[in-house]
Amino acid sequence: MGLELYLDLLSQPCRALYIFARSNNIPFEFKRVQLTKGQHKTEEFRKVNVLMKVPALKDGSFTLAESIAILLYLVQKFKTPDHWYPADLQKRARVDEYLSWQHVNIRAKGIKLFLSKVMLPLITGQPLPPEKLELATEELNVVLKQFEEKFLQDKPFIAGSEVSLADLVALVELMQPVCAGYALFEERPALAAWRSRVEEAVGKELFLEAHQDIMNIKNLTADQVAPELLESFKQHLLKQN
Ligand SMILES: N[C@@H](CCC(=O)N[C@@H](CS)C(=O)NCC(=O)O)C(=O)O
Repeated sequence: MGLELYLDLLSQPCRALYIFARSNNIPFEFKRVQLTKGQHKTEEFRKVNVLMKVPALKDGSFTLAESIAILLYLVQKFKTPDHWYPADLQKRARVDEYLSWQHVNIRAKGIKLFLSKVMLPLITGQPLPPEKLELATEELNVVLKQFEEKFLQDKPFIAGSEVSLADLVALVELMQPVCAGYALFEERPALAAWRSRVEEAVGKELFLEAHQDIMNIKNLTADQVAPELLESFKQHLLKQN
């Protein structure tokens, strides 16, 4: 049995994996798990990932959760070009540094703004109060500034002159609030130029293809979303606001 990736391209870590695997010609079977239909809550999927989250990998009888662990598994199994996860000690450390930092920073704040702008109005039927939206935007702005000053600086990419896993993971995360309507690249020319370089490095067409679903997210209506998923978003948002 070949490699299977369980993905929903609405999810940013899934897009990172999809783009990485496709741009490196890694052979895999795309197993679509539609979150909005609650397909991650089935017993069948539970056998692949007991955490019931996407992405997940199955390679023969071996299963793996967590996008970063899966990316690193693919890097090693398929011996992808060095620049993705450089062998050079300090360049690799730069990639690790970003991958460690991002979970509770870019990822957490980006998803908060996305849920606030897209999911909360879907649940309540009303837009989020402006002050809450402003707070979520400000929190994201703080980590964007840190990203620019600490991680990107004036380099073409996070690890230096070549694209790495860190850039791909960062960009797919930033596309989540962008697709929710926050044009964060508009007033950030350095980030916008980096975005172009990353898209170019992975292939602009592939990047666009992977983002088709999320770019249409604004058309999603509550009746298209499984009630238990709406409920889980609601709990998540209540905790955060
Ligand atoms: N830390 C995990 C996060 C996985 C995750 O939160 N996946 C979300 C989609 S982005 C999910 O499956 N959510 C469904 C749920 O929580 O019920 C990773 O990077 O893979």
